[in-house]
This record gives sequence, C-alpha cells and structure tokens, in this order.
Amino acid sequence: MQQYLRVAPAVAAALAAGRPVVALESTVIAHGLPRPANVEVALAMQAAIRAEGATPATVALLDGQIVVGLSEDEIARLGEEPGVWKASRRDLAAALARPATAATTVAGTLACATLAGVRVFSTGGIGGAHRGAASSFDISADLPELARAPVVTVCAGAKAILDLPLTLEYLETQGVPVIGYQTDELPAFYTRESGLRVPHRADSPAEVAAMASAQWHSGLGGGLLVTVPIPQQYALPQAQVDVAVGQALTEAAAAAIAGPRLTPWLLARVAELTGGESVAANRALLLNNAAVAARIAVALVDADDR
Ligand code: PSU
Ligand code: MN
Repeated sequence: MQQYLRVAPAVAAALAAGRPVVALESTVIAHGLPRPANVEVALAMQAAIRAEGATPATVALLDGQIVVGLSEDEIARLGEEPGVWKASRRDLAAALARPATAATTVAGTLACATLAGVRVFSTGGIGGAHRGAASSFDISADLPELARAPVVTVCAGAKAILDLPLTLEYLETQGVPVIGYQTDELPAFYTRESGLRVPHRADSPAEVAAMASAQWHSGLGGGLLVTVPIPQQYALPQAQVDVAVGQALTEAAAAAIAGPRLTPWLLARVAELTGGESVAANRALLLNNAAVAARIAVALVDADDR
C-alpha cells in the first residue's frame, strides 16, 4: 500500500498523535472554480482549517501515488496543469497505474481519506441523483461512497442541478445519516433552503461528534453527511438560481451532455449564467464548511479523549 499512498509529514504526524485532520477534495480546484480563484480558495480553505486548530489534508493523485496533504506547489500544479483527470472511485486505479494527474471527487476523496485514516472531510456540494435518474441511472458514486467510508462529510447540501428529493431517497436507502447543521432543511448550495426536511439535526460540533462516535464505536460503521447552509449574506436569490439551472439543464439536454462530463458542464454553465456572484458564494460556503469541519474534527478528538 505504501507504494501507492503518500501522506504528507504534517498530516501523518497529526494522525499518529490523534490530533484533528480535515481532508479536502481537489475536483473543485481542477474543475470546479475558474482560475485564479481555484488556487486562492484552495489555500484559503487550508488556512481556515489551521485557524481552528486542525491540519488540512488536500487529496489528489500525482505521479502514481495517492497524496493526502498536498503542498502549496502541488495545489498550484493541480490548478494549472492541462488535462487533469476528474477521478471518482472507479478511476483511481487507472490513474495510479498510468500514471495520470487526477483531482479527486467526493467519492474519490472519501476512498483515499479512508486509506489514510482521516475521519472528517470538507467539500462544497456533493454529487447526487441527476434529474431523470430514474431512466438514465445517473446517480453519483458520491452517494454509495458516503455510506461506505467511515468519514464525516461536511457540505452545503447539493445544487439544484440535481434531483434533490431523489438524492435524499437514495441516501436513506444507503443508510447515510443526513444531519442538518443548525437547520431542519436540506440546504441547496447557493440557497439556504430547499423545502426538504433532513432526518436529523445538530446545533454544535459536539453534537455531530457525538453522533459520529456513536455510529463508529457501536460498530455500525460507515459515513455521516453534515449539511451546512451557505452564510446568509452570500446566498443567491432563489429566482436567479432557478432561471440559471433551468437554462443550463435545457442546454445540456439539447447538447446530449451525459456521464462524468455532465456535472462539470452544468456547474460551469450555472456559474456563467449567474456571473461573478456565484463564485463569491461558492468561495464563502467552501471556507465556512472548512471551518465547521475543523471544529467537528476538534470535537471528535475531544470525544475520544473522554
Ligand atoms: N457539486 C458541486 N461542486 C462540485 C462537484 C459537485 O456543487 O465541484 C464535484 C464534486 O467533486 C463531486 C463531483 O464529487 O462533482 C460529482 O460528479 P459526478 O456527478 O460526475 O459524480
Ligand atoms: Mn454521473
């Protein structure tokens, strides 16, 4: 396994000492945000995690290895190199063998975090069941991986490009506890509300840590999903999001965009249609999620010490 896994010294030291660590994905760097905001935000997320007393561990595949804990130079490389793969779980072995430079999705990052023993992960929005999934079967590998990996994933819900009720149904089928953070509703990324109730709620990092401890120390295993609403002042107007999402979906269907290209295509189109405001919103929720995840990681260590 050592051949394929490289854990950065700072991350390895924190894990060995039982100190808090937060994993970060890299698809947002390579495919989710425009340059140069991508690298700036990636570094700011790491800083936000450090400010809460935890160690950041950004994940990607470089030169035939899973790297858990990218350096600043490696983050810049991911943000600038052309042809970086978008790696879900099914792409990891191929990227290692080739080798290909690969950014990891939520599913890919969860699989790699599990190998390294990282228990908390922060992202922006998870993948989910696409609209029309009942016939296309396009359900992100993020959902089964959230069930499988023994990790707390912190996100801002899922974008309205997806079928959110179907996404919640699938998470229920897979046995993933979906926990609203200081909310009873599933947040919808750019907006704080979706009109959909989440099954569980936690109002503090300690409450999330207590649920995770119960799940893992009881032997139930698997992951938990914490959904954090975007900070109010950065939320986009619902109508603006609805119009942009509607237009992006219509255009994607007309252009027959499907498979792994679909999510990045829709995200880029919605970003174009909503202008710079969507990038500011994306940045704000990514930093907020990173800070909440770090507080949860700290609370988990405290729970272990008791
Ligand atoms: N949703 C977002 N932003 C993102 C993604 C999803 O709002 O950057 C990325 C994540 O890396 C997620 C991936 O894991 O897209 C899902 O892709 P797919 O639907 O092809 O599984
Ligand atoms: Mn898909």
